Formats: sequence, structure tokens, C-alpha cells
Amino acid sequence: MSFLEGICSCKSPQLAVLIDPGKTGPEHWKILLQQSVLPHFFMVGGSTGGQKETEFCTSFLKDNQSKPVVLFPGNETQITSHADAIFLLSLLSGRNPDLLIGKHIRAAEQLDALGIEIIPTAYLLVENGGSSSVQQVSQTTPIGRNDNKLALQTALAGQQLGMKLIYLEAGSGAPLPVPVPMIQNVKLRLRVPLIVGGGISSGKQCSEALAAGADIVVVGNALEKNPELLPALVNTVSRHEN
Ligand code: 1GP
Repeated sequence: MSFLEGICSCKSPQLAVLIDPGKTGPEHWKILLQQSVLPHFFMVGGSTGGQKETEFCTSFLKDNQSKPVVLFPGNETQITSHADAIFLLSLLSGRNPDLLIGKHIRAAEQLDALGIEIIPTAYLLVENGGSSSVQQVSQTTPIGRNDNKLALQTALAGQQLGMKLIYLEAGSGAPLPVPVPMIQNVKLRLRVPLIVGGGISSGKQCSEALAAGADIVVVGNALEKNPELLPALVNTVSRHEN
């Protein structure tokens, strides 16, 4: 079964832990892996790291635990064959052609040769009450926090273009996560799985995103600050199992 088939056939919500190899190293990763329970899968990526850091981190995770590892590339160099899959992100909330298709073209031959599972993912940046690195790096305007209509239209367009996942992103370390009404509104009309991330730093926020309809919740920053929060987040997600 492919990684995507596993996600689509899973009736229960999932927790993904995002590891940024440009900001953290083996000391941090070891503490995460020593926790009593692990997330459903790991994501590797960030705004600064390159190929070397991505490969090192991905190999470390594959060698030291058994959960899938998925690339979440912040740029086209963050690619390695050691991962199980890659979220091939297209920033549909913005109008930066490079992030819609340009980088994808530049990485296409390399990706094709790697042979890892490619998961086309509609990436929607949502206003977060501040500014995030993805906002600065992408030079795009995020979807307004109250613009549920635009969020839904953009998510549906992604689905109609054949994208396999929709990712509502408030940005790493966001002061405010994606609003609950926006998650609810998008989820109502969506047939593909919905990922929600950015600024989720407690079991309560994780629970709210799941109750609103997120199929996968992503947590990064909060675990960089406190890896020991992981078991509480895993327990929160398991309480939402059907
Ligand atoms: C960022 O959605 C992810 O791309 C995770 O965000 O680091 O704020 O948890 P945080």
C-alpha cells in the first residue's frame, strides 16, 4: 500500500511531526524518538535547509524508527531518495508562478529519477495574526482569516486539478492557527484528506482542529521547544479515533 493509500484508507485522524533540519539536529531528534509514543508519520523540511541537511535528517529518522518519513520541501534542493514520499506543494493561495509551477519544473527530472512516491498537494497559506517565514519567503498574500469562501474555492480548485491532499497552513510558529470555521467550511465539501498546520502548540488546539474536520494535524515548533509534549499530542489525536 502506498503512503497516500494508507492516509486515504485510514478512518482515524493522524498526527504528523514536522522536523526542520535547518533548525534542529540529532540531539533534538533523539529526544523526540525517545518519547513513549510516536506520531503517525514524520515530515522533513523547512525554509532554510538544503539537500545535505534533508538527507541527513531523513536517513537518521529512517534508521532509528519505523514510522513513514515524508518530505515537505521548503525549496527544490530539499529532496532525497531516502524518504517514503514527498508532498509536492503548489502554493495555490498565492500568485507567485515559481511556487505554483516553476520550481516543480526545475525539480521534475530529478524527482522522476528518485522513484519516491509523489503526492500532489494544494498548499493554502492562511493569515495568522502576524507574519511567518513561509509568508516572507513566498512573497505572497495569504488567504484572510475570515475569508472562508476563498479558502473553500481554492481548496476545491486544488481538488479539481487532481491534487491528492489539501494543506491549510498558518505558517510555522504562527501566533494563531488556522481558524476553526475555515477548517469546518473547507472540510464540508472536500473529498480528499485535509491537513492543517501552523501554530498548533497544545492538545487543545490540536483537538479543535480535529473536531473541525482536519484529517491530519501537523506540529513542528511546539515540539522543537518541548519534545516531551509529544505523548500528550498523540493521546489527543487518539481520543478522536472513530
Ligand atoms: C509548518 O504547518 C507546519 O509548515 C507546522 O507549523 O511549526 O507552527 O507547528 P508549526
